[in-house]
Amino acid sequence: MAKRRISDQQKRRIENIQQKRREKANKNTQEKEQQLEKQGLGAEQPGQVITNFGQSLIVENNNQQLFRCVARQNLGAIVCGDYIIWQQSQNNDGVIVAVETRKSLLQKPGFGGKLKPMAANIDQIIIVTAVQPEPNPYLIDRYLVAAENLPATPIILLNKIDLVNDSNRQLINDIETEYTNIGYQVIKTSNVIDQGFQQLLATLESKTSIFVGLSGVGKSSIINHLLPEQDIRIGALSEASGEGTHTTTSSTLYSLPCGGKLIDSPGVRDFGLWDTSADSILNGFKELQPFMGQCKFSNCSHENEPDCAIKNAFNTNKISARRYRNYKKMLQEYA
Ligand SMILES: Nc1nc2c(ncn2[C@@H]2O[C@H](COP(=O)(O)OP(=O)(O)OP(=O)(O)O)[C@@H](O)[C@H]2O)c(=O)[nH]1
Ligand SMILES: [Mg+2]
Ligand SMILES: [Zn+2]
Repeated sequence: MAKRRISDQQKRRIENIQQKRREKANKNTQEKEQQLEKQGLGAEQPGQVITNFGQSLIVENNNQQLFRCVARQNLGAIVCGDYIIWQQSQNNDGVIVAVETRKSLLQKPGFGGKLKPMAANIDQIIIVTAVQPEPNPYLIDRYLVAAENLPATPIILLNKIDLVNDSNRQLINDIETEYTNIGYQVIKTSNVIDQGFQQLLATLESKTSIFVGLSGVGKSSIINHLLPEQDIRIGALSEASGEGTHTTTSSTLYSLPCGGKLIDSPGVRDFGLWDTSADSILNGFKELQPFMGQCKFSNCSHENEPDCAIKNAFNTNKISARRYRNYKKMLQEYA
């Protein structure tokens, strides 16, 4: 797809419109908060943010009850997964008054390269791919770098395996073998033939995980399968593009009966890295870890220096040609 270029003037205009919208939203939130304060607020209590709709947020208390809340000004961005302190108002509304320190914050590059916070306190990033739309190993590798550096444990999920046929079997098997060999867990699922869910559930137990991946790979369908009583809208795969329609619009946290928590996130068209150094890209290639710091020169750029441990790793097949190519490509593109 050709990149859409916009002029500086257009950028400024869009930024101005956004600024006005933000000011209006802030004013509305402030008014709502003052209204709630006037009605009187209950004691401060802990909770977790389930989803952020922009002007309001859904908060879950310790008894799994949900409350619609507004956030007090100047708390900064509050995202799905955040642990917060809030106060209940007379009805079932509330006000968020503080955000707990985060263990981690997953962000993605948004409009104009600005980082957008997505979810907080993540233990595992589940990279969801599918037989259709076809998996893109370079995208998987970029997600792996992001996960390794967060840090969170990455897991690769191959969905829609009911669609495996003679023309794609090789690709799917290669992906499974390659990532398993590196040491990543690869889970294969299908909502159609009901496969892989026991393994998935075991992996999700007592952890906070997030589903990330392209639109239409089946993230929401899997959550719907695990929690059939939850109402998750699932879009029909559009015939024309082979891509799913964007159904999920904000990240949402679901509590599983096994004690795990799972966040559904909106699908992406692409996923770029940000603020990335050559070192963090290297850090994202698990099979190269044993060779880090082993080069002859401590400031080795792993390009043309003699006795470079990273190049040696490649020459002795410690990393696959495809992964090495992606490592080089990422350095060029993002470092
Ligand atoms: N054949 C097959 N189709 C599936 C499977 N899982 C999901 N689908 C279909 O894939 C399409 C997209 O599913 P969604 O669950 O909306 O995908 P998503 O990843 O949540 O998409 P976004 O919310 O846009 O990110 C729907 O038409 C589903 O019916 C599967 O295991 N097999
Ligand atoms: Mg979805
Ligand atoms: Zn080197």
